[in-house]
Amino acid sequence: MILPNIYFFADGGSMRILQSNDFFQSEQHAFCVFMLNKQMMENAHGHDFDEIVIVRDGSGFHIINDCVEFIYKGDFFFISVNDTHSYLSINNLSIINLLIHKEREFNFINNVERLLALLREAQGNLPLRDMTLSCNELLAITQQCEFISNKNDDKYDDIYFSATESAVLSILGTLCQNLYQKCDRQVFEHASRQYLINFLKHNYMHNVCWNQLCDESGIARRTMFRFIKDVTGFTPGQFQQVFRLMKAQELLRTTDKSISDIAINCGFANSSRLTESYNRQFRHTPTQERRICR
Ligand code: RM4
Ligand code: NI
Repeated sequence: MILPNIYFFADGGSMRILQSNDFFQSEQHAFCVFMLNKQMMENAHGHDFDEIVIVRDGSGFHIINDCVEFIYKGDFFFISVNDTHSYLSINNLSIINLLIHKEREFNFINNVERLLALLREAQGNLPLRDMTLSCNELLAITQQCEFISNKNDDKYDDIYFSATESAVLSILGTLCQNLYQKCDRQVFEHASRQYLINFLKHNYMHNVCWNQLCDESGIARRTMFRFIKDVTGFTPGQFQQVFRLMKAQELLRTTDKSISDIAINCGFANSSRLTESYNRQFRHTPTQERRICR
């Protein structure tokens, strides 16, 4: 089973803090849209600004404050100044970043902080629900971000800021509506795909009966396997194995659990099976991982 060379920067290197001055286009900008078509592996970093991330396409792992999440097209999340995060793309991960300056006021919109607080609050309840946009919501936000990015006027006057800041407000409004206005956003086939994605996110540690999952999600086995391959770049079994290893690394770095407890928690039969897979994947053992990160 060929897994990607998961380069995990266990080098304990110093943490980079990205600076507003390197991203915001002028002193008057309270926002910045930063769109990357290929969010490759990004080392752990922090920022002196807040950051709203929208997964534009593809999938990968997002590691925030050492906690690993599987992220997929349409997911969105909030990174505050106190967070450190990094990415590991497993399938052409493409990200949109909406950066919000901590000190500067917007020229034409007030109370942006209230909308940001709604996003932060919803994220705090994340285990209850995943923050995922419908296709239409993602399309609308992507168009707004492209509009802002393409408006590179030579002078940042009232016309420029009224147009771009209303686009920012529209983006924040769409995200908040997604979170606080429950509606049947997904037509059936998307709902069953979303069901599968959520299942993958929350059941990495279980031995899955794929046939039963097909029945529950109303998708034929062949269709499901093809869908999971399209989404993650792996077969279901491979994906589970990668996710289990990422989660094992998280627990090694963030808890004092024993290696055998971590093995069981992450779906490995025992600690030697974990150690064998871990060593093959990360080129060091779980015990060495503990030593590296501490
Ligand atoms: C990088 C990466 C980081 C983000 C910066 C602005 O490509 O996505 O997470 O903070 O952009
Ligand atoms: Ni970042």
